[in-house]
Amino acid sequence: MADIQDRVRCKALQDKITTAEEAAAFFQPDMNVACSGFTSSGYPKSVPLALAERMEKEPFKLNIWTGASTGPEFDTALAKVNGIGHRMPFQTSRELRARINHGDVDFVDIHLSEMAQQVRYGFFGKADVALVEAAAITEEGNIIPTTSVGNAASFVQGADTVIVEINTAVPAEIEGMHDVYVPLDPPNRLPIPIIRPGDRIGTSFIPCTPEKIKFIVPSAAADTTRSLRPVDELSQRMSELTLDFFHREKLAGRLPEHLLPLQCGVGNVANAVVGGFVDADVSQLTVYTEVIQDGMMDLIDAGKLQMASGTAFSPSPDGLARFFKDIAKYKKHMVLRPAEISNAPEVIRRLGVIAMNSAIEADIYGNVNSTLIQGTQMMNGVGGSGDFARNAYLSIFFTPSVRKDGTISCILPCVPHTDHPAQDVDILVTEQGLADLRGKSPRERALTIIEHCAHPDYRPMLRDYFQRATEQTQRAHMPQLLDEAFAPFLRFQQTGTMQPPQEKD
Ligand code: 0RQ
Repeated sequence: MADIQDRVRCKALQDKITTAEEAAAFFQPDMNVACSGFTSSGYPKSVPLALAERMEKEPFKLNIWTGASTGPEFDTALAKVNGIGHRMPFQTSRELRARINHGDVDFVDIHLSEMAQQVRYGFFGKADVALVEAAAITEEGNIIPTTSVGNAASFVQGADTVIVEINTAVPAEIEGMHDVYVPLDPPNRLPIPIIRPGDRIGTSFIPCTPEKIKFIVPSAAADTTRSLRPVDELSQRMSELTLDFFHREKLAGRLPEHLLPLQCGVGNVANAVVGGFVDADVSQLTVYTEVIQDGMMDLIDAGKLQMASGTAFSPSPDGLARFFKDIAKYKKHMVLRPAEISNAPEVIRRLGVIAMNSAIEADIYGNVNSTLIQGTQMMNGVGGSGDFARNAYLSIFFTPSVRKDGTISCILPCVPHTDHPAQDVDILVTEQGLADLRGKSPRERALTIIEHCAHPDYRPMLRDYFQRATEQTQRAHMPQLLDEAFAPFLRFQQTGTMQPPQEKD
């Protein structure tokens, strides 16, 4: 208890310290609960676990808003007891995914840079409670975040009631790593004055008045982050292709000596690409991304990374321990901002970010599906991929050429759902090769993608499709055989009614 009292530096708030159970008892069914948390980092843990316990005895649902995904103590625990009504804007929990795809949860999948503004405008109603994890509360009642900022600043700003979890597993020295800037809404918004990835433009805390804080709850468990898989052969190959491409771009004068600020998605390929930089002939790198991971610490240790800007620090469990042990060193090279700033289109375009994201699949024209398996089943959400892909100087997407032991081609004639249209995809990389799509028409793109990215087993089928589509559409701008690709949808249109066509026997 002494530790938490040290961290609640506003003495007037000391009597708000209570148990997770008492705080959980405050929640009413269908409340809108706006929470900290971004990719298993900086999310509340004690109160969600206490809520899940309460929901088990007394079923009810809450609408949960966050910055992005959270850890198992939150999304998974609440999904298991069917305790989530609406959920936005991103998730990665297997249990929650199942609830979403069975219709138990209404999931709203939006670009992460837009969430805070949509909340401020009231698209989802008013937040009844802001529930945020903190490393400390300052003398004035301001909140020092932990391993992420996400949308917590806007949530605290908009809520009348704030519940703070003080996580004593996070070293108090994390203070100073954050840069909190909440823009005004149009028509009063000013340019976001970030010229270089490390620029600081805000406060080191989330502004809050002590009167808003209703409960302060102790929490002593570190983020449950994901372990990294060892870099596999496919990811290694995609990393090599990408590094080689950067080298050629430098020689062609299209990339500067120290490259441009990098954005790297999460996961295996991202990890391999960042890992590849450690041994590559690069220096003075900068990162303007959403999530900072283990690889960035390797680059700092190698003296190759000047500054990484993100909204969450989300390493593996080993990486988190490594960071906590040497926080003073790493903190100098990292800044955590609200997601609306880490992912701000205005800044991404100005800095000329190189965006690297993973796809579920792509089609021969370069349209990318990142969210919906078979066009209907939600995987995680679009996350920040669209914020970066649309606005980057160079937008690169990765996917293996095949999945599920080669039974599924990730290069299709036509994606069943598009998150990133071909206009937002400059480079497509599979372990088979790299397709440079810049300056190419759709028919030129198709030939490039089939020959460079598709798996050899699927190339004959894709060539055949493209040839038939080109002939049958008399060389249309983007040849597609829609009756093959979307047959059920076309039948639905032909009925001329809102009734779906009768199923044929
Ligand atoms: O499912 O685990 O049940 O086997 O999708 O696939 O290979 O682990 O790939 O972790 O790189 O995720 C697009 C989902 C790729 C991710 C996506 C199944 C596959 C597996 C995951 P299983 P992998 P990754 C961050 C930017 C959107 C958000 C984003 C994502 C599971 O990258 O969520 O980009 N992107 N944020 O089996 C059937 C297919 C499939 C398939 C994959 N074609 N058919 N199943 N799967 N493709 C911005 C930052 O700055 C951080």
